[in-house]
Amino acid sequence: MPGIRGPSDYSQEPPRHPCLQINAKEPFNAEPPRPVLISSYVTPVDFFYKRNHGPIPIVDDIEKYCISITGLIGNPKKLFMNDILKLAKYNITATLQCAGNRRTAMSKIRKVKGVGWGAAAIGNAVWGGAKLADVLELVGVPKLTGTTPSGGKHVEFVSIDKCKEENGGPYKASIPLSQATNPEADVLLAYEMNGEPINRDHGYPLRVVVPGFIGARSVKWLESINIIPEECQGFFMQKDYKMFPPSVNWDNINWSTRRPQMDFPVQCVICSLEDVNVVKHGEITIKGYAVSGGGRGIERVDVSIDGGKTWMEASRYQKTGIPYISDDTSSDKWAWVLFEVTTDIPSISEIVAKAVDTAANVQPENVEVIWNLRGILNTSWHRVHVRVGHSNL
Ligand SMILES: Nc1nc2c(c(=O)[nH]1)N[C@H]1C(S)=C(S)[C@@H](COP(=O)(O)O)O[C@H]1N2
Ligand SMILES: [Mo]
Repeated sequence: MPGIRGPSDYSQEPPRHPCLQINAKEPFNAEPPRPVLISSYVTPVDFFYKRNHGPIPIVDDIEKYCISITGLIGNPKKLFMNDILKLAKYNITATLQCAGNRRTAMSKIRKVKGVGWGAAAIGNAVWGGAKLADVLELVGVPKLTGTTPSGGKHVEFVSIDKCKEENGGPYKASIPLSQATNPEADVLLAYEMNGEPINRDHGYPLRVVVPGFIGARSVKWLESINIIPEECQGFFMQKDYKMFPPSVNWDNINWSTRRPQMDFPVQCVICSLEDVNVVKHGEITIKGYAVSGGGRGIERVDVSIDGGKTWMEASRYQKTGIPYISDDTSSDKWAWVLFEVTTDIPSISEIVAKAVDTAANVQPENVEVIWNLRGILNTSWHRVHVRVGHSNL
């Protein structure tokens, strides 16, 4: 492909921060230590989780790099970086969460398939780029289009990386055309992350960012966009990232019975404490993140120090100096909130955190009821065990 290529081995991977916990080396999958996530509202790029399915693509010549837009449209086109840069630039603060976040905890109930992740396969970034709705206008698809005259209903994003799940083909995914052409859905073709050009791990030179959806739909290293009648038939849409009930196992699974997971449910994680923690004295500060999909804000975060018998409400915040009000225009609707509560704790306690979103959606109390064979969307109440004592004993 012009200007960009997907290598077939791992000899030219980019440098990465040594503090990352590596869950798989090749392809490279890593997350930061949990406490890093609450040290700032916007996650520094070095500490942002990295989720890959193949070797990281290489740009040989950015002048030659272009994306082709084809399919059921009147006016197929190739767009160069300069064409994208000429469009209005938007900075959207959005949290990206892998559907496999907290998978390791789910696998403790019963074995699941997939890379093991702790609770930090998530990050919040300021994505800079053009709106997909503006890009599609360049190929003759107007804003707020559900179906093109020739029957296009979905927008497929195709990458250039070589994934073994696709038998060496590229990663791909799609979203509905109605969302892609809705400027308020804030779907971006992003070339910046936190004010810098997106680095190789996160999709240089251009990636899709679909706010409010599981990370799997935000295709990195974009190579082409196709307007198609049905959703993308790729592995990661049809044979992965689907939510099954606990009764489905590898013997009775029928992938076609479920739709690809798109929007994600309400999630909440304590980041200031390890899963088993010894603290020095009786007062602790409990901090973490809470987020919901679909642009739903966080209405409440409840924290318990007695395993869920009694609850107190945590304070929520995004940007310093601006009080967080869910659903208010002053808040970043696609972004997480951080929460905090300071309390005295008994000598031994089980600390629990759970969030409620603006649609009053709540989290399941136990992981058992949402166990699924692919280990996706573990949004059960997050629990940590704390004992007061001396950590050096
Ligand atoms: N081309 C490509 N895009 C991709 C992936 C991939 O492997 N290849 N992984 C997806 C998944 S599952 C997630 S969670 C996010 C991770 O993005 P990040 O590595 O920038 O955090 O990218 C998505 N986009
Ligand atoms: Mo993911």
